[in-house]
Amino acid sequence: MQLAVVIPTYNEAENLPRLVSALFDLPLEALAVIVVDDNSPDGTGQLGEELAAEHPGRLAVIHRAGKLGLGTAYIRGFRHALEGSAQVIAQMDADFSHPPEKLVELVRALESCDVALGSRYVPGGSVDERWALWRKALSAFGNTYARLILRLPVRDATGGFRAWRRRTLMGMPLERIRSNGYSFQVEMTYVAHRLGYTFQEVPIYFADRRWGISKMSFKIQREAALRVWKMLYEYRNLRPPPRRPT
Ligand SMILES: Nc1nc2c(ncn2[C@@H]2O[C@H](COP(=O)(O)OP(=O)(O)OP(=O)(O)O)[C@@H](O)[C@H]2O)c(=O)[nH]1
Ligand SMILES: [Mg+2]
Repeated sequence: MQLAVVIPTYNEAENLPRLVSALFDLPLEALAVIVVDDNSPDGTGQLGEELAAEHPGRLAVIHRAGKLGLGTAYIRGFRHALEGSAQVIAQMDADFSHPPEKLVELVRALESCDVALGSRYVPGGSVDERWALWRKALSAFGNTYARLILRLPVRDATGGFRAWRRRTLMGMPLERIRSNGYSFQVEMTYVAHRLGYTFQEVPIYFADRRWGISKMSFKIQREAALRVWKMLYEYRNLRPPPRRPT
C-alpha cells in the first residue's frame, strides 16, 4: 500500500529535516513525502532539495514563487500525489504539532472509513497545556461553531492531520475549494460530508510548535467564522453521487 504525505511549509527549516526522519522511521512501507514550499525566506525549500537527494524517489519538493496560502499548497500537493500511484494520501503540518507516530493509526482507520482525522476533541485527544486560555477557547469555540452551523459529524473539523483514501480524494471537487487559510480544513470536511464520505477520528495530542513562530491571530479566526456561512450557501446543492449498481 503506497502512502504519500503532503507537508506544506513556510519557514520550517528547523522542523522539516527532523520530521522527515521521523516519518521515514515509521513502520509504514512505501511512504513518500511531498513538500510544498512557498519560497520560504529561511531556505526550507533548498533544505527540502537536500533531503530529496538523500532519499531518492521518496521525497519530492514542489516550489511555489511566494506565500500563496495553506489551502492552495495542500491542493497542489494532493494533485501531485494523485498523479502518482499513492493509495492513501495524508496531510500534516511541518511543526510537530501533529505527532508523526499517529500516522500509523490514521492509515489503519481508513480500513473502516473514507477520511481519518487526527482529533483533539474526542476522548483521549487534547491540546498543548501551554496554549494560552484564549487560544484554547478560540479553537474549541471555532470547532463547535463550524460543527453546529454545518452539521458536521466530527468533533475536530479544523485540524490538519488527516488521511484520505485515494478514491475519496479523487471524488472531491478540489477546483471548487475556496478557503485558502485556516478554514481550508473545515471546507474539505464539509464537502466530504456533503458527498456522503465517512469519517473516523483518531485522538491526538496537539503540541504547540516546537520551533519557529506562531501565526495564529483573532483576525484569522474572524475570517474563518464568516467563511462557514459562505460554505453553507456555496454547497447547498451538493449531494452524494448516485450509487453505481454493483
Ligand atoms: N506552503 C505553505 N505552507 C504554509 C503556509 N502557511 C502555513 N504553512 C504551513 O502549514 C502548516 C500549518 O501552519 P502553522 O503556521 O503551523 O499553523 P498553526 O499551527 O495554526 O499556527 P502556529 O503553529 O501557531 O504558527 C505548517 O507546516 C506551515 O509551515 C503557506 O502560505 N504556504
Ligand atoms: Mg502549527
